[in-house]
Amino acid sequence: MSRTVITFGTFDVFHVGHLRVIERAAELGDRLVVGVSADELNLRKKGREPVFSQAERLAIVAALKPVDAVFVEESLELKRHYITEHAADVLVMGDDWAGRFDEFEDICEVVYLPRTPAISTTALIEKISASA
Ligand code: C2G
Repeated sequence: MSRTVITFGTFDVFHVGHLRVIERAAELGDRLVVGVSADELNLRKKGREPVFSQAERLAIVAALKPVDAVFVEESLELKRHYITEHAADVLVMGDDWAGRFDEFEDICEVVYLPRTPAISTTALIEKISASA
């Protein structure tokens, strides 16, 4: 039986922390599906648009070797629907989300992976702005 893993993220200003979580997620199964958050969702959630557009972020994530399929995550409230729709056996998130998705343990395994230390999109934007 093939095992499908699903993960979600914005993946804005794509960096090695994003790559590592995707690589480790892929190792937990045979097929990796990634939900990339919509621009509109980011605007609602973080109060700003991502640096890279939804189409650009989707294209970057879709091109990664460990990724088998991508889709747009339109709402945080649709997780159960996305897990079912993609027949995911495992939901993987970084541990900044630890405990937040335990409610889905009735339909799949839920795994939180340690974040890669010392790198974030916010820190990168600040670093780039400071050196401009
Ligand atoms: N990540 C990581 N190490 C970092 C930075 C990020 O492991 N140094 C992981 C996060 O834990 C997450 C993934 O990379 O699992 C994507 O991170 P973000 O783009 O910040 O995603 P976020 O905005 O938290 O969106 O439905 C959930 C949301 O779509 C998640």
